[in-house]
Amino acid sequence: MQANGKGNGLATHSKGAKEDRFQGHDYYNIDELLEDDHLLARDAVRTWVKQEVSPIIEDYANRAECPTHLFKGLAEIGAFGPSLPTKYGCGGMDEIAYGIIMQELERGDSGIRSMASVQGSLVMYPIYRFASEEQKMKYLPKLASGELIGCFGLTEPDHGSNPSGMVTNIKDDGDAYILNGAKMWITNSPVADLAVVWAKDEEGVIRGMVVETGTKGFTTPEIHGKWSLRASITGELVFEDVRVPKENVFPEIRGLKGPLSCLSKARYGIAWGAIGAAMDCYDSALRYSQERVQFGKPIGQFQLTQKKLAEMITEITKAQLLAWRLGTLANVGKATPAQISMAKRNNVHMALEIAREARQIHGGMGITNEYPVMRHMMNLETVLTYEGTHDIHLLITGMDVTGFNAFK
Ligand code: TGC
Ligand code: FAD
Repeated sequence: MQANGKGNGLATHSKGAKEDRFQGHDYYNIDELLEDDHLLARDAVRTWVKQEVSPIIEDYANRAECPTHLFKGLAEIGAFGPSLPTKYGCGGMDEIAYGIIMQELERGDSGIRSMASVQGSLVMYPIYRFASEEQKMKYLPKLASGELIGCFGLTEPDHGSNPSGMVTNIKDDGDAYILNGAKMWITNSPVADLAVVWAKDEEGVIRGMVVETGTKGFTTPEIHGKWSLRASITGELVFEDVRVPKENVFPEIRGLKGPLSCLSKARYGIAWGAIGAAMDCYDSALRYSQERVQFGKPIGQFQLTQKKLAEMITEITKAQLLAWRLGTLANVGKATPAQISMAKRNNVHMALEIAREARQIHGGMGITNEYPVMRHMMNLETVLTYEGTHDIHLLITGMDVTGFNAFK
């Protein structure tokens, strides 16, 4: 495909998939900091994304449809719970391997990374951390293999940034709890087999539980009309007198630190994932700048284009180093929630800014689905908001450095 802006690319796209010419960018030789396992995982997922995601993603995003057939492939490449133990059918790898897998998936599309983040970090991780051994053996191997799909219900219509205000609740009823309430903006809910749900008990204490979607009184209506994360399916969770067996309620964990510790795991993955989206935008813009000719020379020869590209690779390199260092801390259990917030906030914002600059470099072609940049840009608006908004993460950093809590 020529970057000539004559519109022939759009026609070609409608006839079939176009070639994915992405190549990774490693300006500071960060690969030398990685182990062989990390590089193997990175290359395997990159190849899978080129084969399975790139040829179809523009079409699915265009139609606002989730490529649910990819759940099986994601399981096969080990994207579900890569750093959870092999005993439960998971990858048994370290946190850097987990991060790099998220980077490569989000290079394809943030929605594909979301499919894996939710399953691995927000469904399997809480079951691994908080459920009984019997429940772990019941659910984790089937979630790892993609036989079961899960979702995570924390956000409510009236409680997004402030989940401690949640009103979804459980009441004791002998051998079960009766669950009532509603959750909003739940990734994967309309296609899920089970949900990890957070609700208040009769003392007002937040508890976590697994609720199977076939249960009477439990519905998962889809949310339509998203201009962002269009290849990801999002819905509600509605509970009307749903009986949840007591063995499905996590026995020990109490309070908001339960769901927030799952968010730490997922936010860490997003800090890596956003680098993938940024690299894809940079890669596309760099190539376009070398091929697109205006005023008799490639636009990459103009200083203003070089400024954009030089700043992009600088920001990507800084984000890579931040993620790598965070990964080494996470590997020894020393990554704090505030450090994770800083990396999620910085790297997602960096990716969104790069997507916007890359869109400009592509000129008019940048708004089409001939190039991935506008899709990444629209996706990143969601990534900036979910898992804690950009401003909430700033306030977490502010609280950490000043000691003053701006939320109370
Ligand atoms: P606060 O009093 O600060 O904390 C309550 C307890 O939790 C502990 N804690 C954490 N623990 C682990 N990891 C973290 N990140 C933690 N942050 C706090 C804290 O130490 C305390 O423990 P304890 O023992 O004293 O009880 O709670 P707060 O009510 O003041 O809230 C603070 C705030 C605003 C930072 C928090 O509510 C927050 O992070 N809000 C943002 C909500 C959010 O991120 N929602 C995400 C929903 S899930 C989602 O978006 C999935 S997208 C899926 C996809 O990828 O597709
Ligand atoms: P609000 O909390 O209403 O915030 C609105 C604005 O007010 C934001 O700019 C925010 O930063 C600002 N604000 C709020 N409080 C403060 C404050 N104290 N100081 C300064 N500014 C403040 N949730 C789940 O539980 N599970 C999921 O799987 C999931 N998937 C999602 C998928 C998508 C596509 C989207 C869009 C969201 C998803 N979410 C999910 C929900 C997501 O986590 C919330 O949207 C997010 O936490 C923000 O909540 P809110 O949308 O209610 O915004």
